[in-house]
This record gives sequence, C-alpha cells and structure tokens, in this order.
Amino acid sequence: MTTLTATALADIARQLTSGGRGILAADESIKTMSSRLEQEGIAASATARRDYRALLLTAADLSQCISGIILCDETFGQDLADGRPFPIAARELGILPGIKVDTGTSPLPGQGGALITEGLDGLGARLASYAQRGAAFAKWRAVFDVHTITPYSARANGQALARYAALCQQHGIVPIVEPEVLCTGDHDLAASAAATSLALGAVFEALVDAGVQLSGIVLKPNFVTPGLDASPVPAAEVAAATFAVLNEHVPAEVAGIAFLSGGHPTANVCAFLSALAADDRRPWPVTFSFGRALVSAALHTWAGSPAEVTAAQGVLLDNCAAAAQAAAE
Ligand code: 5MM
Repeated sequence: MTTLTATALADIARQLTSGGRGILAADESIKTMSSRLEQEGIAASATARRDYRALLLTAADLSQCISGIILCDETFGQDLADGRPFPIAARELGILPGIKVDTGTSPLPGQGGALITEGLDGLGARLASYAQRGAAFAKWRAVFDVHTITPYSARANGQALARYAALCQQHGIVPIVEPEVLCTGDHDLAASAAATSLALGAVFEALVDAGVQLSGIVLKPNFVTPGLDASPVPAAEVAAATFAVLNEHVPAEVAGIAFLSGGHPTANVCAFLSALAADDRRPWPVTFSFGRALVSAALHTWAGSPAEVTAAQGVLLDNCAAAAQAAAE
C-alpha cells in the first residue's frame, strides 16, 4: 500500500485547487461517453473514446490552466498514440491524473426516487492498483435531486463518501468528494439552497465521524442556482447563495473547493465562479472541476475528424482559460 503523510496529501489537494488552475472532468462512464459521441455522429468505440480523451490531454500547454484530469477506468488503462499510458503522459505534461472510482447510482429502497452511489466493495484493492499506476487523486459522485433528496439519502450517501474518502487517504490518494445536487428542473434558488445544505451537512458530519483528514480532500459541489428551466438570477446572487451554504457546512481546513458545471453554459459558470472568487470572506481556495462546460464545444468541433483536432483543442483551451481566469479573480 502507498502511504503518504498528511502533509503530502494536503500538498496535492492544494496543488489541484490553487494557483489559478482547475480540474478537467473527463471521466464520463463508457455509457455516457458513447452517447455523447453518437450525438455528434461519431461511432462509439474504445478507440473513439481514447482518441477524444487524447485530443483533450494533448492540447498544447493545457497545464497552464489545468492542474488535474479525472479519468474513468477505461481511459486510465489506455495508451496515447506514442504508447504512453494516459496517467504517465498526464504527469509528464504537468497534470495530475485522477480516477473516478464510484460505479454509478442505483435507487435507494424506501426513499422514493432518491439514489445511492455504489462502488465500495473491493475499493481498497482498486485504489492500491490505481495508486501503483500513478493516480494522485480519485473522485466519487453522489447524486441528489431537489425533489427526491431525503435526510436518510443524504446520510447514506454522506457515509459512502466518507468511507471512500478515508480509504483513498489510507492509500495515499487525495479524494475529491462530490455531492451533486442536480440543476435540472424548474425549482427556485431557495430549493437548491435547501437541498445543497441538507447534502453538505450530512457529508461533512460523516467525513468528520470517519476521521477523514479535511486538509487532504477537495470538495466538488454544485453552485446554488435556480433550475435550468427556471428564471435565472444574477451571478452575484448565485455566488451569495452558494457562499452562504458552503460557509455553514464546510470547515476552513478543507484544502479547496472545485465546482462542477452541472449543465450550465460555460459563460454562466465562469461568471458564478468569478463572483465567488472575488468574495474575500471565504477561507478555502475556489476553482473549477468542470466537465461539459469545458469540453462540449470541443467535442462538437472535433466530430471525429482528424482534420479538426487542432481546432477542437483551441476551443477547449479557450474554455479552460476562461475558467482559470474566473478562478483567479
Ligand atoms: C464527466 O462526467 C462525470 C461522470 O459522469 P457519468 O459517470 O454519469 O458518466 C461527472 O461525474 C462529472 O465529473 C460531474 O458531473 C461534473 O461534470 P459537469 O459536466 O457537471 O461539470
């Protein structure tokens, strides 16, 4: 088993979330990635998924804006065209490699439509293998909906996140702790705030109970926003609502906060992040761990054509630069 000191874990967590860089979430499951490729008219295959992730990772000077890249198991085991495994190439390019280790969600019995994230069985052995192959950090995502979250579902997912985080740290891997309240729907800002508060309260209670070193984790939350089908509110209002919920539940020792984009347009999440970064009351560094907000336009530009790789990489780099600029404010 790899062992890292508490200081080393904290250093990696800070490296991921400080210095005006953020994390690229490129860990879509095979099912999700295949569907996104097919939506762009690209036949889904292991090779197509590898070529797309290689396009992302090898964009010129990506490390100027990106501190870490989250990969799924398939990509983690694949090689670039030059034969280097993705995690090794990432490190050589100045980007820490991370691995998504949850295995997805299933319904939580007795809780209406609430979900539980699975993947704890055998996790210690998987983490040992990923650490040996170069993983610096990991990710586990709990998924909540404002209409179906219950106190029990928040506690159950919080305990799973806490067991995952403690196991990661035992294996020398920094855990990204992701409790996502979905922003699909027409709910208002208050509903998002209430659900996010319920989720974060349960998660941090469980992390503390489990003895997780908070200076060695990265929190990946949603912004507190109205649903995507509701009337939008100004970025300053989103930042204020998000800060209020985080400030209530997230201890100052947490190494950093890296937000997910949740399906919001790139310009919107950059505006939310910029407004939050400008709030000097916050004790934690804030940055991004966006997926769709960084990559959707690049995937569309590429559309599977080797002739469009450079153009697609340019689109990715523009979005990464905008997000990094927002985090630096
Ligand atoms: C990149 O997508 C991640 C994996 O999703 P699936 O397991 O459902 O395929 C996802 O966890 C992602 O990291 C977060 O949702 C943040 O991505 P967005 O697009 O919301 O920034």
